[in-house]
Amino acid sequence: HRMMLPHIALFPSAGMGHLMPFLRLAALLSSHNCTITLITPTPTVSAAESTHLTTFFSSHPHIRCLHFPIPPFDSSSTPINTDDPFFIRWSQISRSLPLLSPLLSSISPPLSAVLSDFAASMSFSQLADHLSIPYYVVFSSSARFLSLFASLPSLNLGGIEDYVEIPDLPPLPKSSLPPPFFIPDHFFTSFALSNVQSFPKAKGMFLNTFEEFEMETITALNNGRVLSTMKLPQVIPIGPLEPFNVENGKKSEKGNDYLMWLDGQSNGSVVYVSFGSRTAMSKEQIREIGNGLERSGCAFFWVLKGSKVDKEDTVGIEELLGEGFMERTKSRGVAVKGWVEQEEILSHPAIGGFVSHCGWNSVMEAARQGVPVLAWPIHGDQKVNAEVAETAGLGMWPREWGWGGERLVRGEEIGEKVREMMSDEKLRRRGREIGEEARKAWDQSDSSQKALMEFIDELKH
Ligand code: BUP
Repeated sequence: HRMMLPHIALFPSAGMGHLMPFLRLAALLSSHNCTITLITPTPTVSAAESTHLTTFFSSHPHIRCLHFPIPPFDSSSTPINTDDPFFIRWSQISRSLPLLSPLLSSISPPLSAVLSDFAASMSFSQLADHLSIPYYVVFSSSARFLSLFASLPSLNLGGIEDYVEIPDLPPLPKSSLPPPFFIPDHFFTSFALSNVQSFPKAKGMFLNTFEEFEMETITALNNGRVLSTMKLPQVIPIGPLEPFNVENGKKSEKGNDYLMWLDGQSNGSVVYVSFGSRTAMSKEQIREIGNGLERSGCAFFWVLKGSKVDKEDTVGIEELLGEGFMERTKSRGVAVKGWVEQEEILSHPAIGGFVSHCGWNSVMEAARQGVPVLAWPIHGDQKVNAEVAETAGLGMWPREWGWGGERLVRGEEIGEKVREMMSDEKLRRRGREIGEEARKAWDQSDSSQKALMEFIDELKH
C-alpha cells in the first residue's frame, strides 16, 4: 500500500537557518503519509547541524537518511572569493551535485518529487531535469525577500538611487539590500544570480510564511505581476512551520534549567535576546548590549555567541560579558552560550519580547508564538525581513542602528528601545493576534494547510 504514497526527497543546504525548515518540512510531510528521504550533505559546517540531524533521525525513524559525502574543498584548484565557511560549503555542495545523480536514480520507490534549498537550485534543477523528477525550491526567507531576490537579474544595481522599484509592490529602500549586492563579483551576489536563473524550472516554491502575514507580496507574486523578465513558479506558503520536536508540550531535557528559571518569572516580563546561529557581535557591542539590558530594568534571557562557527567558539562567557556582569544581574537575567531550544523559550508565557537579528526562521517563530520583535538585522535578507515584521505589526525596527556591527550602538539607546518594546501594550496585543492568525493558517482548509494538501494530492495523481 505504501508504494502508492508519494516519495519525496529533500535536500537542505549548509547553516542552521537552512537546515531547520527542512527538518520541519520533512516531519510535516511524513506526518501526512508521504515517504520521505532526507539527503544529508556531510560533514556539516556547524556542530549544531550535526547534532540536530542525529536527534532528528532518532526521533523520526520513518524518515530515511541518504548520506551525501561532500569532497573536501580544495582552494588551489577552485579559487573562491569568500572566506565565509557557509558560503564555501554552498559552493562545494552545488559543485558536487552531479555525484548525487546515481544515488537518486536508483532510489526505491522512485521519487515523486525533489525539493532543494534555493542555494542549490541551479545544480539541483539540472539534476532533476536529467532524472525527470518534478522539482521544487524551498526558499528559506520571506516572500518579500523573494520578490527582491528574483528581481536580481533585471536590477541595475549600480544605478539605484534611493529605492528599488518592484512592480506591484511597495519600493524597497536601497539601504535594506544585502550589501554584497553592490559588490559585483561578491560570492553571494554571483551565486545568487546563477541560482535565481533556475527558479523558472521549478514546479513551485515553498516558503515558510503565511498568507495573513505577507498577503500583499504572496498575492502579487502569484499573480505574476512582480517580474516582467521571468516567470516565477507558484509560491506555496506553508508556514509557520512547527518545531519537529514537539511532543505534546513535553519540555526538552536539555532546557530544563533555564525553563525552570523562566517558570519563576511573571508573564510577559522577560526579553529574549538572540542574533541567530551565523553571526557574532563584536565584544565591544556585546558589552553595550549587556549595559542596555541592565539599564532597561527588564528581566532578560540572552543567548550569546563568540564566533561565526560554533565549533570555533571557545571564548568564555565571563570574558565576553566583562567582569561583574553575571554577578550584578543574576537576580533578573540569564546569559548563556551555546544552543538553546529557541521556540520552546519563545513559547514560554514569561517571554514578552524578542530582540532579534530577524533571520526568517526566528521571525516566523516569533509570529507563531505571538511575541513582539525588536529588530536588529545583521546581514543578508534580515533588513527586508525586519520591515516585513514591522509592517505586519509584529515589531519595531530602529533603522538608525544600521546593520549590526556597522556602528557601535550604545547601551543607553538599547536600554531605551528594549523598555519601549516591553511596555508597548498595543504591540503586545497585535502580537497575540498574529499568533492567532498563524495558528489559523493551519486550520482545516485554511491557507497553509490547503497549500500543503494540494501539493500532496497533486503528487498522488
Ligand atoms: Br542561535 C539558535 N537555538 O540557540 P534563523 C538558533 N536556534 O533553536 P540564522 C535555536 O535556529 P540566517 C539557538 O530558532 C531558528 O529556527 C532558531 O534560523 C534556531 O537565523 C534557527 O533565525 C536559526 O533564520 O540564519 O541561523 O542566523 O543567517 O540564514 O538568517
